[in-house]
Amino acid sequence: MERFEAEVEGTRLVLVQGDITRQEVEAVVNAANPDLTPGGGVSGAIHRAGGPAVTEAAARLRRERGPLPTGEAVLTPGGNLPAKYVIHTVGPVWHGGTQGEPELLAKAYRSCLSLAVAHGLRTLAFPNISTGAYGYPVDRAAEVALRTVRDFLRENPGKLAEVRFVLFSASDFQAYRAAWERVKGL
Ligand code: AR6
Repeated sequence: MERFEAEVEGTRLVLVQGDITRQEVEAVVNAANPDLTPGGGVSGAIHRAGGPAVTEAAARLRRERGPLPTGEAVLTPGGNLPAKYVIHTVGPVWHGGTQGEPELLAKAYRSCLSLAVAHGLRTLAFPNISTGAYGYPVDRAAEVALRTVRDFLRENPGKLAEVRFVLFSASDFQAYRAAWERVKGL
């Protein structure tokens, strides 16, 4: 399995090919839908592996707070996952790039990072938000994700020990690897 590591202001930035439900980090991020129901893709996998503790906590939040707006994030326990918590965020549906998709995707990453820091969590793993059912082109999503995380780490040095991107396919891993080369020096 492919792996790449860089360092940004004292935080490890890791790219790895793999399954987000297997990651031993304090929190994994879920590419959720606004109703916080299991659905398919990463979300289905996280709810399946985490079990009822995840699905019931998500359902309770939905009842109490209504649908989660695109770009926002909430936290639940991780249930049976190796991760102690799941941070659920809703990425934008791709409509061609003219409906504020890059800003909304960046906001989703920022919301997750801020929530992790607010809870004192030090290690966080992201999936490739919005690039499956929501149709966001992978190269563009990778650039937004990496730029947003790099900017957050520069603004919050030392707050996080590791931010990991878990890419399901080898081609997504390569897209992130290439995007990091474009983004890192900017
Ligand atoms: N680990 C890591 N990555 C995965 C895994 C996994 N176990 N499974 C899939 N991926 P998607 P979205 C990759 O569709 O586009 C759900 O139904 C997948 O290959 O999960 O934000 C929700 O309920 C792709 O690269 O998320 C929403 O309705 C990436 O994860 C909707 O899908 C994201 O694909 C959200 O769509």
